[in-house]
Amino acid sequence: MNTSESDIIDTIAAIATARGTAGIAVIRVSGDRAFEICEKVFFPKNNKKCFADIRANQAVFGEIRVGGKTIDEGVAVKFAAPYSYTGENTVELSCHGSVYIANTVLRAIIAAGARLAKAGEFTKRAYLNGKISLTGAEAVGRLIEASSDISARVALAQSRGGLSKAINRASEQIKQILSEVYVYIDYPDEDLTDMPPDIMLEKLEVIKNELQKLKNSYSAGKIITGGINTAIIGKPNTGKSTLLNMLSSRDVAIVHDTAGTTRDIIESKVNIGDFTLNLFDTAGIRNTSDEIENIGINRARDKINECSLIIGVFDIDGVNGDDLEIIKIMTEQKNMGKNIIALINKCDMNTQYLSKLNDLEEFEPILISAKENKEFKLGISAYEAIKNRLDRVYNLSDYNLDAGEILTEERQYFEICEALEAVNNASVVLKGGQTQDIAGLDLELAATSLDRCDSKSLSEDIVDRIFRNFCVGK
Ligand SMILES: Nc1nc2c(ncn2[C@@H]2O[C@H](COP(=O)(O)OP(=O)(O)OP(=O)(O)O)[C@@H](O)[C@H]2O)c(=O)[nH]1
Ligand SMILES: [Mg+2]
Repeated sequence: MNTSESDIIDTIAAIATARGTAGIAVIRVSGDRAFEICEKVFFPKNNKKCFADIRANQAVFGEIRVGGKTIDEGVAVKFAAPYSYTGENTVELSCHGSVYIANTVLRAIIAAGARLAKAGEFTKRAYLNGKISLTGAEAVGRLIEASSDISARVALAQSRGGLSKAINRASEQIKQILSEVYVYIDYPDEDLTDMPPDIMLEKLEVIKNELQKLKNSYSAGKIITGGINTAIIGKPNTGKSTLLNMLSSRDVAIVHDTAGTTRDIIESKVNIGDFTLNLFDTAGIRNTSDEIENIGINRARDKINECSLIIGVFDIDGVNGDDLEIIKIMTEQKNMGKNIIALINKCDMNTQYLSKLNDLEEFEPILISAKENKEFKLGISAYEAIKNRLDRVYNLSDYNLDAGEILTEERQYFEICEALEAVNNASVVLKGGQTQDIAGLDLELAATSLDRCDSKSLSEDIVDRIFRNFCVGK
């Protein structure tokens, strides 16, 4: 990490609440000089004489003065190092949420000796001061961005060290093996016995399983944090835009019984149960000589390639020529490993034509009316039916989400893949009859990747462990 010393020595300040008019604004000040700086701006009322008299972790009402003039009244809370979010002396100053007042208070704090904090700098300090792990710090960013129940739950669990715990568990196991391998090599005269290869292989198998589970979790992690890019496709007039509007609970797209209504891609982000879908309504795909419609159809085809979930919408009237092209696209996309959901729409009109829909059987289509938000097999809402299908397709119950044991960043995924590959290599080396110290080289690499994943130093750690676990100096 590239952090100059002055970066950490400075006392930093920023408005911690959103920009704009609100009930209150909170200005956060962190660093060695936080208290003496705030003393020049905040003057406690009641029996307190001055800012220095305020006890830590106590909210105190007072006046905020700039240049000797009272500009607002507010509340200050002092947090004394190391018992604060950043691990440093910190003050959180609440004032009325006028943009003018908050900016004036911030300017006064800067004039008193603080510097404006950079993006994410409070959390960076929390990490540098050992208050939070690296993956925990990453999760704080996710928590702030969370737009659904599940993304908030996962980020909270990670910010509390959930992912760190899983990474540490694997890392500890690897270092334990390494310490046993090294003690044998370093002290050959100590009458220590070598770990039998099959025992070591068994231990590696356990670690491999844990890492594989973490690696697999990344696909769910991406879905939870970034949502699922979803293309709604079908021939014209099947009700794609009606579906988009129903799922969005608002009139996003124009709905009309003229075939070829939608031309541009229309985007809407919706939460369906545990999932956030980035929905793209597309132009109905058909053979047409209309130049503008064809531009829309080409855009639809491009969008399909960018999406990981395809929702194909069909009319209960039955599958005809243009539908066959949609089925072909769905099959191709499925073969590329994408998820497909088929919907047979307008079932409020008729359910007699089902026999004409055999071509869709392999996609287990859901019978719905997008217009009436109904499903026609279980009698639930179409929304509920789609939610249930998403649950089945993505099966998040496979993952330990509430423990935060899930990868959400590409960086984490990369390190876990490296670690897994290295542990795999160690197994191969052992199975090939090579000695444990050779396998140990791969385990070193695995441990380094895991340490990088939660960013701690490695070698000292291993050395410490050797002497902690074995009383070789007896
Ligand atoms: N009865 C009934 N009519 C529906 C349903 N869904 C859509 N419609 C009607 O079908 C017509 C076409 O709906 P759209 O949502 O515009 O269809 P689309 O697939 O977006 O059409 P294009 O944009 O032209 O490709 C409209 O008149 C809708 O009111 C449904 O579930 N039941
Ligand atoms: Mg449309």
